[in-house]
Amino acid sequence: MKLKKLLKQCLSSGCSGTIRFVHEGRRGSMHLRDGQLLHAELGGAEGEVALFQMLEVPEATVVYDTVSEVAPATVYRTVEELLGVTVKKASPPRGLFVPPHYGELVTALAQAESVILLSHIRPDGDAYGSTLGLGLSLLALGKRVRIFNRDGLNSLYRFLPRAELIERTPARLPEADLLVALDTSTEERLGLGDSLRPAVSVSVDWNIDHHASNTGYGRRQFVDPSQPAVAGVVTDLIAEARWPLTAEVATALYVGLLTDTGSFRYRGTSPHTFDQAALLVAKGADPAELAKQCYQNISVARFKLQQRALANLQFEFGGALTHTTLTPADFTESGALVEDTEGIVETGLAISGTELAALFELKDDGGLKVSLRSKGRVNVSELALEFDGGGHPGAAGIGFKTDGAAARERVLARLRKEFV
Ligand SMILES: [Mn+2]
Repeated sequence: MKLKKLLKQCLSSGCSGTIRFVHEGRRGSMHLRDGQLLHAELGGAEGEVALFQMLEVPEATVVYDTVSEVAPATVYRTVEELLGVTVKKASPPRGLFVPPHYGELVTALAQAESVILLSHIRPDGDAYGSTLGLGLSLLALGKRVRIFNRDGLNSLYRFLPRAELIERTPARLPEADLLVALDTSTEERLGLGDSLRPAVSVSVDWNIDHHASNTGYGRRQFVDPSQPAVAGVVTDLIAEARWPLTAEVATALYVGLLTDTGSFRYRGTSPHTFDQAALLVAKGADPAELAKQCYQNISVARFKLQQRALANLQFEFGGALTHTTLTPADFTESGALVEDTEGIVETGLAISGTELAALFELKDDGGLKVSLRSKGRVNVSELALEFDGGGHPGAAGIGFKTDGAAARERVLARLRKEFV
């Protein structure tokens, strides 16, 4: 099929993926997302020049690998003129640089003999699953791997294969060829304090993430907001590199995919997500067992904290806005830990007609943590940014170090504005 015809079809059907080909010894590729042309390159040329040349290329094969890159506006205009189709324009995510291929990341990891993997404070299934999945695959390749998290391993995820590999981050990181951060939108969320700073030479070499709010703090970034879990990015990376995908690797990655997509329910869950899940299940991840471990495995203390959160739940605007507040007393009296709030805010969206749910956690030290969830009408990422928070359009958070009670009122007043 002529590449020109293929591209026209892809744009009009709104598909995502990469058209990759070789023509007269020159490699070329076009990256598409949701019917948008994101990037075009041919034999070193990029953008408009490459596009003109490649539209005359006779043969092409399609490879789906969900890569995102924001192209210059000229490429859109040229596609519209040449093909006579309307092209939607993607707005560039904040602070992002997305490399067009997994190639450089694969090379960097392949060349390293020792690798440190880091993820965010208050880790979730994706933080653990992505670091453990990548770590186990790299270990199987014979590399020396350390997996650190500031909060170590929390009890909920003890069932993960080789979970003992997840260590509490030491005050000073050991030497390694490569320092890689996963699932962490800002350097601060790595929770390293000053341990990145003592030696100026120590910094994050690769920042692998899927949060559109990622600040691009690594020397190199691989940030793909089209992926609903960074475990999906790692799945594609391992598949592309043909690295070991053992049952243990598949299990860890499946847990990341399962939890970050809310059991394949959240926006961002795409056909490709199910391709990834199918691959991981084929390689040995057990969906029924892992669903049980992830969702029917909580402590009495956590359940009691959930009871309190539900008892405190407030309904406003006929239930369109729900919010609940937890105080330090709720934690001490239930015996729950800070990590036990996971999943509570989503409960506030369970009601028919609810658009926006908020969880306020007042801290011992006067601080406040806010978690926001939306069913889609309200972009909570934008709301959170107004208070220097961040996240995804459907799930975002804000942190305040002081004056928690007053900050709660300010955020609440802002949330109410969405409904008046
Ligand atoms: Mn994640």
